[in-house]
Amino acid sequence: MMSRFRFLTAGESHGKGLTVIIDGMPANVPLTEDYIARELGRRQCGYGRGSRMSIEHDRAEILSGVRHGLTIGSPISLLIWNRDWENWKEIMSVSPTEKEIQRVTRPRPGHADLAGVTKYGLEDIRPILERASARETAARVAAGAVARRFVQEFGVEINSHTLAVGGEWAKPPGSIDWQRVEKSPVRCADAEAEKAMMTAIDRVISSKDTVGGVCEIIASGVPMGLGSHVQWDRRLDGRIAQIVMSINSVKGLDIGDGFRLAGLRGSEAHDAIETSEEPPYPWRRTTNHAGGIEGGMSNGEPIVVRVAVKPVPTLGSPLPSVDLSTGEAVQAHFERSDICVVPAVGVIGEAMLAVVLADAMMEKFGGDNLEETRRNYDNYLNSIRRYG
Ligand code: EPS
Repeated sequence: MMSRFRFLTAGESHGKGLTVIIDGMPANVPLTEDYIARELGRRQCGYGRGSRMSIEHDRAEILSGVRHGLTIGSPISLLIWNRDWENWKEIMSVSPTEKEIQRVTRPRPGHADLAGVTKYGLEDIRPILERASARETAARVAAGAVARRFVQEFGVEINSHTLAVGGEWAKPPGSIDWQRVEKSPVRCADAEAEKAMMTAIDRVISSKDTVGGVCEIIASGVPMGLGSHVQWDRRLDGRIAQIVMSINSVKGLDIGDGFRLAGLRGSEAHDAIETSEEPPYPWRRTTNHAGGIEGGMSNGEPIVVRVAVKPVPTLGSPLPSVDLSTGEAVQAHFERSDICVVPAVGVIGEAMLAVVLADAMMEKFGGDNLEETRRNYDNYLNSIRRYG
């Protein structure tokens, strides 16, 4: 399926910087560097990030596609400089270098190292770990900020919160205080669980280990009818799963009640329909087990995506590995890394969900400028009133 809104990233973790090209934004959408910077800042927060985060203060320069604070319909290109480049100029030099550069030859279990170095036929793992690094997610969040700015024009709001870190679970929240989540060092709505999560992180810091967890991403205000049941690659849940599963360290995903639905009866698992006086639809659901998607289409309820994040694979006390240059049994490579990235994955997940929703909205409503998209959107919502 040809995407209506798409992006590509480039850049290595310790290279000069990251770049993004974003294609498919209609003209006249308000967009500023400050707006993107806010999202980049949210990604960098979180208890358990490594010391790299005190070096980087990410900001994306807009190089094209925006004029006088409005998109102009052409591809938007962004550049995020890596401040840490100063310390890696020799190791990551673009030009050939005379200096002897130490190779990385001890693959880390859980990382891209072994399959990557073999597949690309290299003698040094460095090029693999540089691109596999979650540093790339800064570029994704910048792309997601552009998508978010667009869907926001249609009342779509996207948030995330942490449900678990290192086996410590938050109480299932009734309604979520998003301001509290934004202030929480682990992006958790439950104050008691927040403490337990931070203690879990402290514990693994002292044992030179890492932790994973679970976060939840929620998009509200999504219009009914995005995606389609008619073809596999147009199904919205499939599209969300692909992009969210592509986030570094993500190993599992639920939409709505996901795996828990498997153990329920049909009468318990589905969301009854009742009439409603509240706009924009003449119906509403009594529950949201489906997580806002039925038949591969949004159903007007909040879209709920839950994500399992594995523990960071770079360990202070490394697992057994094999040195690729000697064949000897060794400990895996270690270099500076994070202890816990669960809160950051929530923010990255929001960005990726924004991209899917922007794409699906452009697919459904089209338009070369925001006004045209809005006309089509308004006409569609008006057309639904005939059912009420
Ligand atoms: C990462 C290792 C760390 C993280 C990095 C992801 O970087 P460094 O190797 O420079 O210490 O901080 O994440 C970022 C730089 C970022 O901006 O998120 C890894 O190996 O995946």
